[in-house]
Amino acid sequence: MEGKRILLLLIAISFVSTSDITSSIFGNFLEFVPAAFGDFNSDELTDVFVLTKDSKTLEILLANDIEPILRPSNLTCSFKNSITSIVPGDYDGDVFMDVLVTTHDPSSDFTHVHIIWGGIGTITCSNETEPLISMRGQPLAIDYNQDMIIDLFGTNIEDKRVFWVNRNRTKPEVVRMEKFNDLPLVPIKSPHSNSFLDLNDDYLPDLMITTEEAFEIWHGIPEGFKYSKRVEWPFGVVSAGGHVGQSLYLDVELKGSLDLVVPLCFDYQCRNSTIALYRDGWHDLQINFADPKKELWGFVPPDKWKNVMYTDAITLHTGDFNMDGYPDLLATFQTNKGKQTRTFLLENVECKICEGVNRTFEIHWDALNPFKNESVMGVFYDFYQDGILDVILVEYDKATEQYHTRAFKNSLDYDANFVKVMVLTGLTNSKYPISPGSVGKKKRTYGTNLPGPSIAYKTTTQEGYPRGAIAAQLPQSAHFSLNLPYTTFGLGRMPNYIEKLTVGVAGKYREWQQIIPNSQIVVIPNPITEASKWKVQLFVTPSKLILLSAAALTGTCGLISAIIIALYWKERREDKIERLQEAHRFHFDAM
Ligand SMILES: [Ca+2]
Ligand SMILES: [Ca+2]
Ligand SMILES: [Ca+2]
Ligand SMILES: [Ca+2]
Repeated sequence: MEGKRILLLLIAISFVSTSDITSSIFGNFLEFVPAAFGDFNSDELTDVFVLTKDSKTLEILLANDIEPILRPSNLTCSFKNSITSIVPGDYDGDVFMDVLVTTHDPSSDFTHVHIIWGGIGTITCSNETEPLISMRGQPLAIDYNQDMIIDLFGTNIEDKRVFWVNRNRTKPEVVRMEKFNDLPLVPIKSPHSNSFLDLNDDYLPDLMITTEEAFEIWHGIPEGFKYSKRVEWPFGVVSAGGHVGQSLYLDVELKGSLDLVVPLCFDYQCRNSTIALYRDGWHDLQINFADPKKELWGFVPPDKWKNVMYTDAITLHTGDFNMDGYPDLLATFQTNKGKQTRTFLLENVECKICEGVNRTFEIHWDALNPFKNESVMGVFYDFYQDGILDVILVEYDKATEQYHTRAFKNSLDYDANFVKVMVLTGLTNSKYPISPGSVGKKKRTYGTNLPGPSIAYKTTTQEGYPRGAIAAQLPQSAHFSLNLPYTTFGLGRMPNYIEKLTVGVAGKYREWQQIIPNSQIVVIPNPITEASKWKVQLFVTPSKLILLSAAALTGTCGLISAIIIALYWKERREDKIERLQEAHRFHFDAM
């Protein structure tokens, strides 16, 4: 049986190289759209939180290590209003992952925030008529007071900026954001790309707020945030009638610092689009939007479609697709005539014409083949938990107004190394100690998605140059930002040790030396104030496919060895017979 499967796998590897693995990943269940990621049942596999049934039902697709990889579960909750965002996290500090759901109430135009409380593999659907919070726009998940219980930031129904600090399941404590120099706080942009991440290297996460006028940076202090500076919209595009999309913070040049990266349209129709980077001023990354047939593309204007998911904001999703270390992007474009909409891969490459920046993004028009249908969103996700980021694509059929989710397998054509780091909330629950899991490994019951940690590494390349990068974990949570709860750094072909890995959480940090490449590291910052006691779990979870490949390789080696041994014995036997015949001949000759 196993032999048959190995043989089939060998045949599959040698003859089929399709990148469409939709049925292997999702089976027959395709009528959903992804909304968030997180390990709901603490089995080290990242589950996908999806919306079904006209965006009114939340469902958790649990990840497996055998196909189909993502399977529907009975973990579902339905709402009457449409769900606008999902943010998994621990909102009561009992270590179990809860699910924040925001719904939009069309009668009041408010957002209602509901929290579905999680237990051991279970959820308790909330009562839709009693939301935890009503607010304007969508909240950003942060940890305001460094207690690992997830808090929220946003605009309340009186149009004031507030923090909602969660403790247990009671109503959160509301803390108003202090004004700076008595200047009025301008309204937050909607949709916003507010971010919670450390920008000044003190390991306390800061707040970047996208307002209706500019970007505001507020530095994290032990209790709250202190205004730092304001960055104007790039190139005056908004006053000229263009659009500023959702921002990202990326270490674009592997300098060990995060740059603000923003997709832009110079005009209302996005016929002239680009990506801008902020570092001591704005830089145009000079993206070439002409495809090989010289057809021009651009971003999808935010108000092109009403009620088509993912298109209300120009959003980039990041991940290192080719594992060279430089963060790449996924973005959705339309042709200038607006006839086609499709998601593409943008590779981070050297830029010779960009002023003040050494890197840009190059559109790879065919990288996501065979997917050529209309798609509205693409996001990175590691299906086989092997460190290589694959892609989830959402296709949209205009005629039927249906969404179909697809799985694209990233088949890297060379052996690239990586390091994957996940920082968890370091909370423990004495009622639920570490419980034994399957296959002899300890199953953790503590730790869920934590926004704000910074993760950095340093190493030396094979040529002897220093090399490092930094990334923020889960800096955004609203408007389908779809951040993964972990960070994968590609290391290219470098087989060296990672000399130093630095993880900063809530103003503290810890370094680990000499990390083996291709390790998957889970950092548990507990107790939060004593970084020296933070635990790290170093493991490699070989996927079924890797195991099967290993089995196939062992099988092949075994077969070859058997053939060699058989041939050797045959040879030896023939030699022996020959020697006997020789002896006989000699005998006869002698006579
Ligand atoms: Ca919880
Ligand atoms: Ca908190
Ligand atoms: Ca900071
Ligand atoms: Ca890359």
